[in-house]
Amino acid sequence: MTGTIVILTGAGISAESGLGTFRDVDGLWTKYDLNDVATPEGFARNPELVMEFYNARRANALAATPNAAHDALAKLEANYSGEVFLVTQNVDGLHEAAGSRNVLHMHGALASALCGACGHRWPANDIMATSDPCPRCKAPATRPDVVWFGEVPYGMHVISEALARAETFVSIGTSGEVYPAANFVAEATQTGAHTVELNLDPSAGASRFAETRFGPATEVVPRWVD
Ligand code: BJW
Repeated sequence: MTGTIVILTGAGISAESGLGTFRDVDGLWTKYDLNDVATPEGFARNPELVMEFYNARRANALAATPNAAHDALAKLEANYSGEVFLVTQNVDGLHEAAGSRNVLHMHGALASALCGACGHRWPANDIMATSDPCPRCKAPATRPDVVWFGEVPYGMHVISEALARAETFVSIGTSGEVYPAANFVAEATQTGAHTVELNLDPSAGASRFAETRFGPATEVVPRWVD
């Protein structure tokens, strides 16, 4: 095989690295109201709460290590003779830590800060406060560089182009509840790609995949790669 493989990952791939998912039984959205911590309106209402939420998640992500599923995808990219394009909804850096290089963070990254005034981005691995001045425009308008509900995900044009040339589309550890990622399977199907879902349980869109394999990511992903 030499064609393009587009891989979409979600929180489930990092679950066995100890990072919580959003919508599972003990997921983040059972402890926090997403309207408070994952919308621009929530940030405007209570920036301290939102910063606290992301500072804690950044510390957890920095302490986490990649698991066998992240490792298998890095190995696939290193050994495959065609293109492997990894689109992740995850804001942790575990794909890069495992060695994946061709990674697009469509929902942003915990290790990056964004200036709400001028749009400048900069690496930020420490605790962040809204009052931190932007290195470029000096405005005290720092926010996490993540994509909240109502905002446009990063790299949509690049992702659509990749889906259009994909021979294989694989979705891993995502519930299929959040758009536009939930629609990638339809886009890939339309252009003739073979579509595969690897997940613990069937996602909301499981019936739209040509092939499905269910189980923990650390088992099903290495098995699919081999
Ligand atoms: C395991 C496992 C193990 C567990 N092994 N698996 C109708 C149509 C289209 C759009 C909309 C619509 N209605 C509303 C919208 C808009 C909205 C939306 O989708 N709302 C839905 C709730 C309905 N979407 C947006 O606002 C997006 N923007 C947008 O649409 O802009 C318009 C536009 C788009 C394109 C072009 C032009 C304009 C933005 C969405 C932003 C989402 N942001 C978050 C927060 C990011 C920062 C952060 O991390 O805090 O992204 S919310 C959260 O959900 C996070 C995730 O990336 C995202 C997806 O979650 P994920 O990864 O799927 O996790 P879970 O918990 O849901 O699922 C885990 C899965 O893993 C489960 O299936 C488990 O079974 C599995 N699992 N353990 C394998 N060990």
